[in-house]
Amino acid sequence: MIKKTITALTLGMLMQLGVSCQKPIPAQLSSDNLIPLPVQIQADGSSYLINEKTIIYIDDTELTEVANLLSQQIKGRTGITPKVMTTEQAPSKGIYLSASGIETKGEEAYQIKIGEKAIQILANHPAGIFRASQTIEQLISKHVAETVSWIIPSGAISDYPQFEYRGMMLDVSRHFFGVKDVKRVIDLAASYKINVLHMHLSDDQGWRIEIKSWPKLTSVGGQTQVGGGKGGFYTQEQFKDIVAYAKQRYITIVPEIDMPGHTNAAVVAYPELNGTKKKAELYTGTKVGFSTLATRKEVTYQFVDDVVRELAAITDGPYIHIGGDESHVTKLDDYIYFINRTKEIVKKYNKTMIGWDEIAHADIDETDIVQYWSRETKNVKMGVNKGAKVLLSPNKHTYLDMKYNKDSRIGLDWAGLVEVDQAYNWNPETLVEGVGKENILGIESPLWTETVETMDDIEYLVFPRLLGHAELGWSPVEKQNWESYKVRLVKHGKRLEELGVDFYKSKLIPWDSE
Ligand code: TNX
Repeated sequence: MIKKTITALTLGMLMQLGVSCQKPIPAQLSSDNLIPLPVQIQADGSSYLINEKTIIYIDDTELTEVANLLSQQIKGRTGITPKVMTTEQAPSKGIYLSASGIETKGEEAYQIKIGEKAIQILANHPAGIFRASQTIEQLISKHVAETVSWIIPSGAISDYPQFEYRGMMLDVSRHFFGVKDVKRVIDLAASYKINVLHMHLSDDQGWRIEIKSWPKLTSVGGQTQVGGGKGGFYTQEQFKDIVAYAKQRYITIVPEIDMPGHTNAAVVAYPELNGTKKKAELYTGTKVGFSTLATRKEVTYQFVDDVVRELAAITDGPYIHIGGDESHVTKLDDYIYFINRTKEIVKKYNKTMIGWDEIAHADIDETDIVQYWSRETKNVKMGVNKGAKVLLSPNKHTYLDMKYNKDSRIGLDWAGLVEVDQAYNWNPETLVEGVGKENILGIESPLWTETVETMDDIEYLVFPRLLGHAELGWSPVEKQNWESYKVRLVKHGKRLEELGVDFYKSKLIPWDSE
C-alpha cells in the first residue's frame, strides 16, 4: 500500500518535471481550422499546452455540465481528461469558464483569450460557453517534437451568431431512426454550432411519437415505413430523453406534426379523422399530397388539441411545427380554416407556430414563422407581408436529401443536384427579393428520408453540406468565401474521418492536399 503511494507520487513528480521543462511552442492562431468562421480572431504567436495538469475552473456550479462536456471533448482529441473545479476568481493557470457577462449581447456570444498559462472563456450564458467549447475543440492540435504535445495557439477570439436559429431537420417518418442515431446527429450538429433539431415526427408513412390520449397513432400508424420496413416510434420517455440530451448541448428540439395533409398514418389509425372519401390503408410508397384531415369536423380539433398539448408538455423549446405543406386534397378554404384554428391551439399552449410556407394563405401574423421551401417565392412573400418571420430552407441549396451529382448512391433530384458549392454559395440576406435580414429568423437544412435508411446514409447526405449551412447561419456574410471554406473543409474531412463519419468526398474539395 505504502509502496504504491510512493510510486504514484514519484510518477506524478516526474510528470510535473517533464511538463515544466516544456517551453511554450510558437504557433499561429488562425481560422484555418474553424467552421463556422468566428467574427474576430487575433493571433499573438505562442500557445497554451494541454497536459495532465490542465484543470477546467468554473466560477459558478451552473457551468458544471458544460465544463464536463468540454472536458470530454478535450479527452476525445487528446486522451487527457481535465478535472473540473469551482473557483472564486480567475486563476492564473488552467482553463477558466465564466458566464457572468461580456460586452457582446446574446446568449450564444463568447470571448476566448488564450495565453501561455491560461485560457479564459467568457460569455453571458452557459450556451455561449458551450459554443466556445466547440471552437476550442477545433483549435486543439497535435505538436510533435521530442515528445507529443497538445496545443492551442494563443490569441483572442470574439464571436457571436448572425442568425438566432440555425437548424437541421430530420424526417423520422419516411424511415424511422432510434434514439441512439438521433443523439449522434445532435452531437455532430452541435459541434458546428447548429442550435435547432427539427424532427418531422409524422407523415403518410408513419406516426413516430407516442400520444397517450390517441394510442393507435403509434400502435397502428407507427408500424411501417417507406419500403415496408417495421417503422417504430418514440415513447414520451424516450422523446424526453432526446430533448434533455439536446438541451445539454444548447440545441432546441422542434417537434413537427404535419397537418392537414401528410396524415395518412393518423387517419388509418383513426378513420373518423379522414377528410377524403377513400378508406385509408397503411402506405409505404413515396408519393405526396393524397391525404387530409377532416377539417370541418370538431373531432379533428379535439385531436389537434390533444396532440399539441402532449407535445408541448414534453418539449421545452418555444416552437411547435404544424407542417401545412402539400395539402393537395384539402380545399383552400378548408385549409385556411384548419390553419387558423390550429394556430389558436398552438397559442393556447404558449408555443410559437412554425409551418411550411403554404401556411401564409391563412391569417398568420408577426407571431408566426413561415418556413420557405417551395419552388416559388410567392408564399414566403405573402407571409412577410402579413408580418411573419421567415425560416429559410431553399430547396436548391439546403435540401440535404438532394443528390450531390447524378451518380450519388441515394437522394432525390426534384430540386436539382446540390453539390457542396451549391450548398455553400448563396446569401440568406439576398436570396428572396423583399425578404431581408430583419425578416429572417434563420436557416434550416432538411433531411427528408425517402431514400435514407441507415446512419451511414444520413452521414453521407448531411456531411459535408451541413457545415456550409452552419457557416452561413453563424458567420458574418462578408467573411464567407468559397476558396477559404474549401481549404478549411479539407481539415474537417480529417476530423470527420476521426469521428467515423461516412461523408461525401466531393471532387470539388482537395481532400488530399494536406
Ligand atoms: C417535399 S419540402 C416535401 C416532403 C418530401 C420532400 C422530398 C416539403 C415541405 N415537403 O414531403 O419529403 O419534398 O424532397
